[in-house]
Amino acid sequence: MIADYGYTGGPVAIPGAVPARVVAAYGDYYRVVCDEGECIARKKAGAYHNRPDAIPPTTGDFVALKWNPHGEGRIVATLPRTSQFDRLDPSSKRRQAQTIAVNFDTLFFLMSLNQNFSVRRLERFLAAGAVSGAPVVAVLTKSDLVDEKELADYLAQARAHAGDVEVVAISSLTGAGLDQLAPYVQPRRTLAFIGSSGVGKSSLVNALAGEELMPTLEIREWDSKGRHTTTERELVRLSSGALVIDTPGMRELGLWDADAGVSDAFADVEVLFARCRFSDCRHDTEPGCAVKAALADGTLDVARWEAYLRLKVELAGGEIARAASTHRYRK
Ligand SMILES: Nc1nc2c(ncn2[C@@H]2O[C@H](COP(=O)(O)OP(=O)(O)OP(=O)(O)O)[C@@H](O)[C@H]2O)c(=O)[nH]1
Ligand SMILES: [Mg+2]
Ligand SMILES: [Zn+2]
Repeated sequence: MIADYGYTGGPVAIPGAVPARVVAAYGDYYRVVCDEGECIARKKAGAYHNRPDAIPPTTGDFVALKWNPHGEGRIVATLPRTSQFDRLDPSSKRRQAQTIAVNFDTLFFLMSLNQNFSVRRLERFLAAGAVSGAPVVAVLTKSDLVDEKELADYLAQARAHAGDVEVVAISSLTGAGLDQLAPYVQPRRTLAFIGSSGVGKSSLVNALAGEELMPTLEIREWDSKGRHTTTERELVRLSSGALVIDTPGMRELGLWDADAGVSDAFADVEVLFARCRFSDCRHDTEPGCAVKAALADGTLDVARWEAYLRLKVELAGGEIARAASTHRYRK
């Protein structure tokens, strides 16, 4: 059964524990599945408390679970992740990264063919998705809302900004284009859906499932704004055996909807800034610069740093942008 949830490892090394997958997280409580069945579990305090290397589990995580046939299970370890998509939590002053999805085989970024369509949002997302550890597919949703000529035009625009990333157009309403997702919708493979509220993430889950697994809601058509129907991340198993992580839309949380939301898409870059010796480091000639160190040892990709700088130039034209225009970095 745990294999049906995408687990490919062997027995876990912790005595008395079995591999399990987190399908939903509600504060301190987790819904998990394992070979014994499904249960509610909590973290074993000693396994996580005061242990900075122990990463708290989130939806999609594989964990080591002490199954309790009579009640609540105990999560004793988070197993290593194969992929991860993060953003900065803009509500947090300390600019903490928030993990949106983990352990997916393919990351799908959904953008709908109404006012939600934006090549800049697409670019920012693809930049962030590029470091997730899994391939990304861009999905233009609600293709039924545009005519053939408009559709071709949107597709061309998106593809011109998507690089090597596959771009597909679909309609969950009519089923048009869904066959293009068939190669990904495979037993034991995990798909993660992300994008603004109202773009049709949950509708696509339902369309692929052939049943109403997830609630969906009308968007306000006059401004194309979603209503944040999905409020928790959830991993569901389709009857085809594919696994999908549905996530809440990110509009109010900033990210790609805010035009200044580069920080969200570049969490991995901006977390480095906190490690620079000087708090006002311009990542140029300053000693103790964490960005330059990361570029030097390859943990930060030069192309990604340059994409970040380009977006900064485009959006703000600030300090960092000037540094970029006068300085080239080498690995
Ligand atoms: N015309 C049309 N409408 C669609 C399509 N897919 C979804 N919708 C509608 O768009 C609205 C929002 O869909 P949801 O699936 O709830 O969107 P979501 O991305 O899950 O939104 P959040 O859960 O708020 O993040 C609903 O009214 C859907 O019926 C489509 O292919 N065509
Ligand atoms: Mg939803
Ligand atoms: Zn620096």
